[in-house]
Amino acid sequence: MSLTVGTAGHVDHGKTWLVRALTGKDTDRLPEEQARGISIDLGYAPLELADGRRLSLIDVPGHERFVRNMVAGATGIDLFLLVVDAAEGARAQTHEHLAILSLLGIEHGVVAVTKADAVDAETLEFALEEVRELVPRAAAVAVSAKMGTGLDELRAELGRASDLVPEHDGAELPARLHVDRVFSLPGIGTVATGTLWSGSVGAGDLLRAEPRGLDVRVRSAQVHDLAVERAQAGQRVALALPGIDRGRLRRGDALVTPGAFPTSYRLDVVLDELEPIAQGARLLVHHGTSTVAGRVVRAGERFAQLRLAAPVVAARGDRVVLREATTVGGGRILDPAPPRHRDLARFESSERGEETIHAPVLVDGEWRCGDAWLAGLEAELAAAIAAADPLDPGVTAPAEPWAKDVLARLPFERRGSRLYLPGGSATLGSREPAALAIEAQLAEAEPGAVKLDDRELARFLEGAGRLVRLGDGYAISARAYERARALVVEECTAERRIALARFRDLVGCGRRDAQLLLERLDTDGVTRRVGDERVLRRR
Ligand SMILES: Nc1nc2c(ncn2[C@@H]2O[C@H](COP(=O)(O)OP(=O)(O)OP(=O)(O)O)[C@@H](O)[C@H]2O)c(=O)[nH]1
Ligand SMILES: [Mg+2]
Repeated sequence: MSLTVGTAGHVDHGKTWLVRALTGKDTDRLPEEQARGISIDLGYAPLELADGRRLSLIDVPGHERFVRNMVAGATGIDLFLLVVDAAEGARAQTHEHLAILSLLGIEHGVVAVTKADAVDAETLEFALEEVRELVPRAAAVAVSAKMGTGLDELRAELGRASDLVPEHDGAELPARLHVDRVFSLPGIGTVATGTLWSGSVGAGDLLRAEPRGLDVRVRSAQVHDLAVERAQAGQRVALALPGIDRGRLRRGDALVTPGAFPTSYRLDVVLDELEPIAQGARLLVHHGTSTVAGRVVRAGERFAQLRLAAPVVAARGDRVVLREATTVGGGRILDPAPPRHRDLARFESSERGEETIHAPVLVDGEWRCGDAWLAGLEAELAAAIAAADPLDPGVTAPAEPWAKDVLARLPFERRGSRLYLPGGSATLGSREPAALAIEAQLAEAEPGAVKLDDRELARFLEGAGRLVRLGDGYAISARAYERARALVVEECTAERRIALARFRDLVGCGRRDAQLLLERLDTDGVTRRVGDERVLRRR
């Protein structure tokens, strides 16, 4: 198993120098980073331990303006390497980064008290004491990137901390990789990197970049710059994605097994507050490598629904970090695609795991969903059908990828793209009196036509054989239509053709109605227009 270590710590405290001392790689590659002497974006370097194990190091910026990048970097890591300047001790972003690590559930790591060369022994001891108190669960090591001292001990402690990290599970789940970097390489094309949160990925796999729904095919996968047949959950992965313009992918996207994860504008979470978070608070929601604006809709003391300005691809158990000017808290996701309400009981039951899956997930090629979710869907569809127009008592069937598998488990009848109750058919319901009124009107107007306002009802009555619709919203009684049709057939059989005026006289209606009737007879394949006259259409 290969683990990922993320640096953390206040600006200028020596993270990048330490990464370079450990790995030989300068991760400040942007011209602006070099000019300003600070890190802005994430840096990546492989780190080999004495026992041959390889770790992936992610170097993050410490400046308060780039905390967003720090969160994106920290989101997929297994271990932290907190770096504290021996002369300065813990500062604002030392504390904020530590808070973020804890909100993300990253428990294991090591603290490096660096620039040891620049302070006297007493100051160094004081700094070590401070960090031991601040992060009692982690070993603290004095180092100097400049002089190269303490590095072996630091590697040894990173090895020890690695041993504490639990095995990744989720290898059997659908694939999900939150993209942190996209670039293109000559001869290879677009490459996306990130931590594989679940599943496995290999050459030939079809993935979808969400939330934009872009299909991509994996040409090859690498872990630590080495080609692998399949990259596994927990690994830092680089995927070659030929045929996709680099500009169509970016940090924040998730590459997933198509359709296996919901994309959602809402997240139900258990809140973890560093500061009180007000009902309705607007803040930044960091999830995976994405950052989106969101609003907090609280439910009870401990829960909230996060309403997002852009969708995310999440799963139950994922962590989010909530920030205003600074980090104000975080949350553990209970439901990655909840309905839009904040019913406290629902939060409580979903915390108990009673509604573990709100949207179906693809497992081994089969769509699975929780019983509670399925019952919810059934109730929702049944309610929609009950509320549907009795003239067409159905609803449009869900079109999601899971629809076919999931709907087969529900007691609805599918006709084309619509769902009905078994044997459910159109009825007039409360509109029967209106239907009778129309029939009376049509009978009164015979042999002429009547203009009907309720087109829905007219269509229904026509389907039931109770009238015939003509153009322009007009309709005629079924009996009058049959009579007109018989007259045309009779006349044409005798005279071979019929003109509009003759037809009108025979039927005994007005010119407009005669015209509409003949057009309908044309449509029905009874007659065909030849010049100003009609002839019978041959079968
Ligand atoms: N004396 C001494 N100075 C150091 C050491 N490590 C870093 N420095 C100094 O500290 C400065 C900042 O170091 P960086 O490694 O860039 O700091 P950083 O934590 O990566 O900073 P950001 O990424 O911007 O947060 C360097 O330019 C050096 O001047 C060290 O071991 N000893
Ligand atoms: Mg740096």
